[in-house]
This record gives sequence, C-alpha cells and structure tokens, in this order.
Amino acid sequence: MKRKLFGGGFFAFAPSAALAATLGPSKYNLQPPQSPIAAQIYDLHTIILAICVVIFVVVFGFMFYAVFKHRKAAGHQAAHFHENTTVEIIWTVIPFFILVGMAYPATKTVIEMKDTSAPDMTVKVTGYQWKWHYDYLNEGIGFYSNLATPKEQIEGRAPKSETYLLEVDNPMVVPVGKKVRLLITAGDVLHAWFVPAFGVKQDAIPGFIRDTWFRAEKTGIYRGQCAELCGKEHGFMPIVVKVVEQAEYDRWVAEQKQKKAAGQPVQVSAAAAK
Ligand SMILES: [Cu+2]
Repeated sequence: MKRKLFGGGFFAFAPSAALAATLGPSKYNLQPPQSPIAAQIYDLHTIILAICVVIFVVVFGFMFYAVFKHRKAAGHQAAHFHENTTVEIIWTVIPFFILVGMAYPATKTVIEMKDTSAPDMTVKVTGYQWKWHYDYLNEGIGFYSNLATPKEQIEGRAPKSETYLLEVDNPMVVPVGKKVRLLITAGDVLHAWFVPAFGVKQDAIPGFIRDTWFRAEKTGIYRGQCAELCGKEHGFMPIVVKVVEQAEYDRWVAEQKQKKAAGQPVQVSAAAAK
C-alpha cells in the first residue's frame, strides 16, 4: 500500500489507517478505511485533529500561564507592546505555515479522489425515490437495489437485526482490487451515494452525471446510505457493496447475463420476490 503522506516521522504517533484496519471499528471514529482514498481521508482526519489539539493546548496553556503568572495580585505591571512588528510577523507567519501544511496533503487527496482515469470497470448508479439502480456498462446488465429490512422490524413487531435498515435485496457486486468507476446520477430528485469505508460520497443530480471511483482492498460486505435528504423514505435507501474475488465476480456476471437472456428479472432474491 503506498501511503507516504507526511513522510512518517513527526506524525508517527497518530493512529494510522493501517492501524485502524487492524483494530476494527470504533464508534468514536471514522469507519476503518477499505480503499486507498479512504485511508488517506482517515489519516488526514487524524493528523489535522492532532494539529488542532496541539494548537489548543499551546494557546490555552500559554494564555492561562500568562494570566496566572502576571496577575495584578502578584504585583505585576502591564507590559506595553502595541504595534510590535516582531509579534505581528510571528502570528502571521506561523498560522500561514500551519495552513499550508494542512492544505497540501488535503489538496493532494482531493485531486486523487477526482482522478477517474483508466478504470477497470464502470458502473452507472442512478438514485430514485427510494431505491438505487446499477448499470454495469461493460457487461450490459442492470438491476434495482431495494431496502430488504422486513416491515415487521420497521414497525417494531420484530426484533431489529444487526444490519437494520442497512440491507438490500440486490447488492452491488464488484471484484476486489479493481478500480471501479462510478457514473452517478438521479432520476427524480437529489440523492447521494455514500459508502464511508470506500471514502466515496457523491451527490446524484438529475440531468447531470458526476463520476467518482473506489478500489476495494478486501473482500467483504460494505454498507452505506443515501446522504442527501430526498423525501420521506430518504432513510430507507441503503447501499450494500459486496466485494468478491474476481472468479466469483465472473460467475455472478455470467449468472446475471443468463437470467437476462432467459427474460427473467435480473438478480431477484427470495426476499424481493415476496
Ligand atoms: Cu435518496
């Protein structure tokens, strides 16, 4: 994995994305990153938070020290340094370098996020009220992805599952380690395709196509949700991405094509058929 962000060293104390991946999820932090971009975002978040904490401690420490040490009760006279050029230069130059130090890596990551060139595959994602549609442009297959949480759970008549409101009938399936380009749009109102583990959050805008990409580094199931208030069932249009080995992906594609050729609705599971 190439992640040389800040040359290690000074920031080595900050828990990195790699460490987060081994420690597992924490409810106090971002989800463990599963793509190179998500790892960069994770590290940026950690490092910038650390810088903010250091600034906070230094500024408040200095302020409280000055207030306490130079209090009138201890017999101190107020110092006079109005229009002190040295002080003004210092408090301009130091923040300037801090800002540049934060902006440089952040800009680098944003540029990489936007680089959708040379993808291994392209999937068009369309948001609807209130479901997603996936078109595999290289394979000629497509299907809807609907919420699969049973009504009984939503209405409180059954115990809620671990993945309550985060499960769909037809997940998006992608091969591991491949650069997947997403063309994102919407068929009615604004939606947003958001999968935190991949570091992808892109608005789906009717009449426009925005592109983004991710490369999943590990097989597994990753979940997200629509992240743009889009109507009364906004909270009921989850996203599930199943990352599988290439061979399994090829088998899945062949199966979808077969179903399509047979005129069957593509990838309808037992849950959706009910
Ligand atoms: Cu939506």
